[in-house]
Amino acid sequence: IFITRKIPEATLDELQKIAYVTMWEDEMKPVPRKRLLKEAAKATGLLTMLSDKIDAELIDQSRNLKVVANLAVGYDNIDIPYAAKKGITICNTPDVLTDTTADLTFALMMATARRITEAAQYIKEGKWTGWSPLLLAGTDIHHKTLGIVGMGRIGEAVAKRAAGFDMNILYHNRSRKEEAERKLGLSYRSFEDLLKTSDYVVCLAPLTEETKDLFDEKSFQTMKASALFINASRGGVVVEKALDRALTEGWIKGAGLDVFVEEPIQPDHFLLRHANLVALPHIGSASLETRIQMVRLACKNIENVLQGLTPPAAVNGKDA
Ligand code: 8YV
Repeated sequence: IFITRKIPEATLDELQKIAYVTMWEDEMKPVPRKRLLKEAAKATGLLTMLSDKIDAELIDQSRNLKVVANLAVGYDNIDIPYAAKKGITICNTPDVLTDTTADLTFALMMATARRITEAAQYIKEGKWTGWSPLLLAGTDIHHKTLGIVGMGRIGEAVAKRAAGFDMNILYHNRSRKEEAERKLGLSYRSFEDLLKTSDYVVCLAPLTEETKDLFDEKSFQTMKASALFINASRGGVVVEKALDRALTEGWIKGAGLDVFVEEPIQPDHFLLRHANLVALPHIGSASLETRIQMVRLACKNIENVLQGLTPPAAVNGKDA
């Protein structure tokens, strides 16, 4: 088994009982493509990160490969149809990260609305020298309209949190989620209607052919000038230059992003110059508890496939 990033040894005990495990030795930097191809060519299983491209080239060179366990709920880094054709089981880490990612999404929404990062910076820079009624005044969250694009597990968990803030909750999704509508009081809207009427537009949709570049100039122009846009799914759902224009020209009021088209971004990235943009380094599922559970689930996925058992989270043929 090859693990494509340095992760704590302690979480690998069960996997090490049944397999010879090697690991890329860097904690921060992705394994170079050449090394990944070399290791994959020898491996029965891979434990991969979003930054590893598992494509036809890699699959064709990896004759012994039976299982790829992604350390993420998303798997847009993997050519799923090709892997299925070659009999490779692809697995992800759903459920264990749902609440943690929903917490972060809500935190990002609140930080953007109430200008938390700006305010924290303000005090650290010694700018707090007095008081004015509008000093760092933000936007309310309670009783506002939230539009969630992508009503999967994390979408539902965000809706649950929003209900506690007395928000009016709209959603748009490929398919209607009637049970969630009943349980959480959600209203289904077309994408355009949702954009037109929401005070907060939160994207939690996976990156697919359909969602790529979904938030373009037209989308941002359709949103209210007072609206805030939050993205905690994948950078690729947004045309970043369009968001840049939307913030520059005041088509929307602000944005909070946990994800970017190319990660990591550099401090000179054009979006970072906007004071009304809160940027986070893709930390949606990054709590210690959840990261340990993700690694354990990824290992269990591999263990089961190697032992001829059904893995707890295979994605082949299923939605994210
Ligand atoms: C990643 C994520 O797992 O689960 C996903 O799809 O985007 C994150 O939780 C994390 O960045 C590690 O790859």
